[in-house]
Amino acid sequence: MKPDLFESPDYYNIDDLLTEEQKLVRSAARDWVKRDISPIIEEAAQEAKFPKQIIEGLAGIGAFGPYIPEAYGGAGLDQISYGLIMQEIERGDSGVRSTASVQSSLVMYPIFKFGNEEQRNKYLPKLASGEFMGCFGLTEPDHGSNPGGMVTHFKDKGDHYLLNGAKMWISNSPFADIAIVWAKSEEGRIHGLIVERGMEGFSTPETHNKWSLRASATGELIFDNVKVPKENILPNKSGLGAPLMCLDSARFGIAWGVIGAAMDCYDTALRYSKERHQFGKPIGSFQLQQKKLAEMITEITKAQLLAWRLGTLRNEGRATSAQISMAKRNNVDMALKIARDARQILGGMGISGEYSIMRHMMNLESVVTYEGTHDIHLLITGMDVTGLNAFK
Ligand code: TGC
Ligand code: FAD
Repeated sequence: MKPDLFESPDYYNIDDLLTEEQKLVRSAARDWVKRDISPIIEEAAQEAKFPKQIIEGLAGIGAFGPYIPEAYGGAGLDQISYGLIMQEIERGDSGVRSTASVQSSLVMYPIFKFGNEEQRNKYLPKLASGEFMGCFGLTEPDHGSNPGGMVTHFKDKGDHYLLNGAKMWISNSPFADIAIVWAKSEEGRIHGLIVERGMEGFSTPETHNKWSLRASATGELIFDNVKVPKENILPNKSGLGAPLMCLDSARFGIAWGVIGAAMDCYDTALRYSKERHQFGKPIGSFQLQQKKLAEMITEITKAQLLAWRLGTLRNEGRATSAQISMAKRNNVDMALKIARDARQILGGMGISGEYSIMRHMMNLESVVTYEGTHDIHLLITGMDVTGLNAFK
């Protein structure tokens, strides 16, 4: 792979909107990605292997629980800092950002928010340091966009719960030490359970043959009469709203993260357009290529402003779920279109692993689907503005 020459675009001086702390956090993440991700990520993706050696570095830049209080091992940062960390990591690879999103927003967040003090103290510091890795089981083979229909369930057996069912498409499942599993009680109410690797009847087979997020491990969660200790239920919230609150946090991180992938594609295509000559001129001098580049930087700038404003609303506790849906949908779509256009600017070289663009493009095909598909987020916006529910 070519050396990492990335220069971050900032067309509207958005840096002026950031605090010194936010810029420092971003700079640490950016340096780490250049040093520890860029040199190894292409090979990891080609070999479809999650590079486990990066876990320590992710913890080091505060990517595990950026906004979880320091008392529990988190970094105690604000939401914009969290977003900037996701942006820098996804500039390297969406699969690496997935690992950080799941650990922070889908594992640490529910334990922090819905767990008791004992659960917080037992799990959060180890998750923050990367000693424990977690995964989040909501999607099932027959229930993806409609998680409320889930069939995974547990029965109260007096001194423990008996868990049965299956989850699929679960990021980090093949190596996770714990899983936050969403399952229905005998009354049909959804609860979160902490399931630990090693519990009898619990297995996590890996999903192979992915053309996307190849540097991230994806798998199933299978529960065959798993005895879950009663102290492993998250006591402070039940109902579908609980996992959806976790998704709000992760979708917010994605809205920022994909800006990084888009920036990397734009930066690569811009540099290439000035270096590559055809018909005796740099290809960047042709109007058709300039149109692509001009539209890319326009869309990146709009996405940055959307993410920054959403971050300020999150910091003030005012962001709605529908606002988060809009940003996730818009920014992922923006990044995917930029990746496709950037790939064309590189011509044949665009399909080569010498450059990051095709990897970003394939990764973004998962990002546009997970955490709520492009169409589901449109329907959430539609419901918000009309007051009419298209799902029911
Ligand atoms: P609905 O009846 O609308 O809502 C059920 C209850 O939940 C409340 N609620 C929310 N609460 C918090 N945050 C939100 N975003 C919420 N949205 C809804 C709602 O008020 C209600 O509460 P209550 O008290 O009245 O019961 O639910 P529905 O069954 O009609 O479904 C709505 C829908 C379709 C929007 C939702 O289910 C949805 O978002 N579907 C998409 C599924 C999804 O995003 N799955 C993601 C799986 S995890 C993943 O992909 C991880 S990828 C990780 C990585 O690698 O980065
Ligand atoms: P479906 O729900 O079957 O949707 C298929 C198509 O139908 C989509 O285009 C959808 O938009 C459309 N559709 C569905 N309902 C409607 C409707 N009402 N109106 C109009 N169109 C509709 N899940 C987890 O729980 N944890 C994870 O860690 C996780 N990681 C993932 C990692 C990867 C790499 C991938 C690919 C997925 C992951 N997922 C995870 C699952 C992901 O969240 C689901 O794939 C996603 O929610 C969509 O569900 P589905 O694949 O079952 O598609």
